[in-house]
Amino acid sequence: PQPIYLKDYRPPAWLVEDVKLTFRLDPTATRVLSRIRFVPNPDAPGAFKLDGEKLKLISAAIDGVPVEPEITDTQLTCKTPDGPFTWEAEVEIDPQGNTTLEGLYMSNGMYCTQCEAEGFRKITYYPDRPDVMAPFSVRIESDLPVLLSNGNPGKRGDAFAEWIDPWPKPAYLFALVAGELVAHEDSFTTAGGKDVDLAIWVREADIGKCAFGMDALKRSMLWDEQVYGREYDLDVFNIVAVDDFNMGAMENKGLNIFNSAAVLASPETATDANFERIESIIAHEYFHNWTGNRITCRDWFQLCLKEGLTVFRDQQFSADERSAAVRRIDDVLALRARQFREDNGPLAHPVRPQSFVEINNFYTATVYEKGAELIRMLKRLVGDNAYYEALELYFARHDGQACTIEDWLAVFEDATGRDLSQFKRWYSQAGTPRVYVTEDWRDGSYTLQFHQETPPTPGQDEKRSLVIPVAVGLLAQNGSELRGTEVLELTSREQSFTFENLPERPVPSILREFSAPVILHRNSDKAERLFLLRHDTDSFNKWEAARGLMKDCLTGMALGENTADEDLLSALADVLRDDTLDPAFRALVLQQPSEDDIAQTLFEANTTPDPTRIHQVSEQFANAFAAHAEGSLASVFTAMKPEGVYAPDAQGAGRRALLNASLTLLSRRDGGERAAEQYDTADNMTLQLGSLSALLRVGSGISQLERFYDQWADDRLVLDKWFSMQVALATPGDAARIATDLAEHPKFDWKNPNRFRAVVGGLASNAAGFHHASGKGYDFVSDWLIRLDPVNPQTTARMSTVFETWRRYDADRQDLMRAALGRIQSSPGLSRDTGEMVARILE
Ligand code: HT7
Ligand code: ZN
Repeated sequence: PQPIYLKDYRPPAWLVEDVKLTFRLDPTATRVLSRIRFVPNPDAPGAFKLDGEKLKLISAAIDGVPVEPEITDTQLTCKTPDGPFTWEAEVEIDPQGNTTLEGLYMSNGMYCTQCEAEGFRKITYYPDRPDVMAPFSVRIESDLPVLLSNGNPGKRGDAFAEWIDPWPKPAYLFALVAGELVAHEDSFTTAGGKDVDLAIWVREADIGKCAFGMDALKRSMLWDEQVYGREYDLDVFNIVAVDDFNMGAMENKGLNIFNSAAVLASPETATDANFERIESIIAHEYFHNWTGNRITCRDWFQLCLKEGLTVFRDQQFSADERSAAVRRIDDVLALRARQFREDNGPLAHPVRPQSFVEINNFYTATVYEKGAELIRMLKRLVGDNAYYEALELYFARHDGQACTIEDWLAVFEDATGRDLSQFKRWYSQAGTPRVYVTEDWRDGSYTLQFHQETPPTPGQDEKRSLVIPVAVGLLAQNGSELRGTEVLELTSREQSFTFENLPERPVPSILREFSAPVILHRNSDKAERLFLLRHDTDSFNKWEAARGLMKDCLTGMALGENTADEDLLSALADVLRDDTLDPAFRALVLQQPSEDDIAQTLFEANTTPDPTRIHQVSEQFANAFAAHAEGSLASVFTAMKPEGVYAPDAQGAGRRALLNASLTLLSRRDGGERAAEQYDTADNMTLQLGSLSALLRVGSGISQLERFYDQWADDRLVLDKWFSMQVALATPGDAARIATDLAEHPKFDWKNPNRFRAVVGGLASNAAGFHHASGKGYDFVSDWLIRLDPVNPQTTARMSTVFETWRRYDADRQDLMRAALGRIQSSPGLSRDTGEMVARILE
């Protein structure tokens, strides 16, 4: 398949004024009738072409006169009048046979749709591109009790329902749901006085799991009014939970569709982490109503325009609703684990890619998370007031339009007078910049010298300098602040900044709040890091100091150069005991760097990482800390015991995070005695899962695992946890075998993406198990990817990224991974999605 290039963008030749759709639902032979008013685009005259895939054309007519269009696998062409006309077509589709979960498909007897990015073309013939926006009216004919689509409800009768969406939208935001569903209902009155009916639609068994999602929705609606001045614009807002879904959720206008794992939660079945994720996804999809729906993307290369901005907005929301410091650390952990990993390997691409074969492969950490970091930097560079002024201008200027990154940056230039041409490079240049810092101290002047460099990435050998905001504070030797946080703007390869008139040599705290998505290199010694861990007033850098110390220690241990450092263990124990600190923050400080992180760090230092050795030293370090801090761990464990009724708020969640972290370490000392006790008394999933995983980590928990299964065999979402934790926490030698056994389990419904990810993704997340020298981990994953690809190419392609780091490893492992990728590549009929990914990984 040929790549599509950004430079080849052409405006649509035909625009759509109005769309009317009728669906006669049937599991294997749904009829879709369309009536579409087309007008020629005076700015871009051209031939009439519609996208369409897997459609059976029954009839077509132009202005009421039957026509016989030419049809290929992907397109329809037809002779048309020169001026406006009405297109009518009837097509037949097979929702039940559609296992790709894209277009109209069935999940547990329920009809649902997923149209982003290019799924609408599997529903009817249409110009399926985001710059064609139109109002839609929909009529659904079916005996099913609940019939939903976008917009406001219209007529409802015996076996039919009509929906009218007045807001022009691209086809990717179309949605339809039909099924036996019940609603958790509520309402919201906007600042402007509009009453909005809210509903979360679920299967009857799940009705008790909607309250938290509804509350998160109402808080999101209020937050967007208060912070961005954005009000909701329809009479209803519906959310539907679907079991079979490729991603987290979808922001269809007025009818968000959610993976049930991203919306359903009760204290008994969901962990604190689940609650937090649900809150942020609900907010994210809701915020898309303005950043994505009212203002959409001109073409799919501009995906970061809506995704980067909406991720940034959901991060702001969570920071406001919970602890900003903790949320920032969590976001950076995720950025480094996913986006830095992507940027450092064969799949590196710019936040705005220049070309793609399959757009579904570009819903990446780079577009989303790095895209959000660019907005965060922009806000820091222009300042908060200017940022919100620019956003006001963006909404005023571009409401109802399909826009580009150029439009976005022009708004900032116009609002602030600032030239953003250099900043724009962040959108086109792939790779994580490295920033090297050295310093000089002379007669009261302290100078920081910076050098920036971005390594080559596929197709981009030469890199240019970027604008990098580096937030810096200076501390005195006694720990007080000599200079509060100041933002230094790096613009050239080499740059120095001098702080004058200082009474003493300062200790610098650089890249506070992680002010730019870069890798900072500074030859700081252990003493300086211990000092920052103790004294830094910036929580992010305080945490970062501990992280740096642990990484140094663990990489040294992996290389056989040192053992677990006593000073570090003591410093960590001090944090553990420091009850002036937020328990959630303390839990984050105690969290060891992942084995994948250590492997990448070693690789960057020109050493070949040995996953088995990394696993061993990670275990050794945890054992050493558990021995060193046993008494403190026991006291903290007791102090963090739950008080009162469970609530999924930040404070309670922070206490439980520290409780579980202490328990996991203590289990290395007491053989799991406390964990077994906690398991027996747990009345919520956070404590139940925390104790079960602590037991599994010390090679115990067999009977609890059985009891867990018996208790939750009928709850899909909890059972996913049962599947994944066994594989993810298995010893390296057992992981592939356990995954293989679980894949034989009658409840391993591999066509369900959540279940597939639990087992296959669970194994890939077990670094030492996946990379076991036998190659069994690679075989297991590649066999399953080959099997899934014809059924669900999108999920297969996403999961193939588990192989993206193959070049880091030794020759034997490289051979094994190359062979596994080769087998995938040569499997007959491989999808375009997976084909593109594997080719890029191997390149
Ligand atoms: N805008 C959506 C991205 C998306 C998606 C969601 C579900 C299934 C398939 C999908 N393809 C693309 C989700 C979001 O970013 O909010
Ligand atoms: Zn999104």
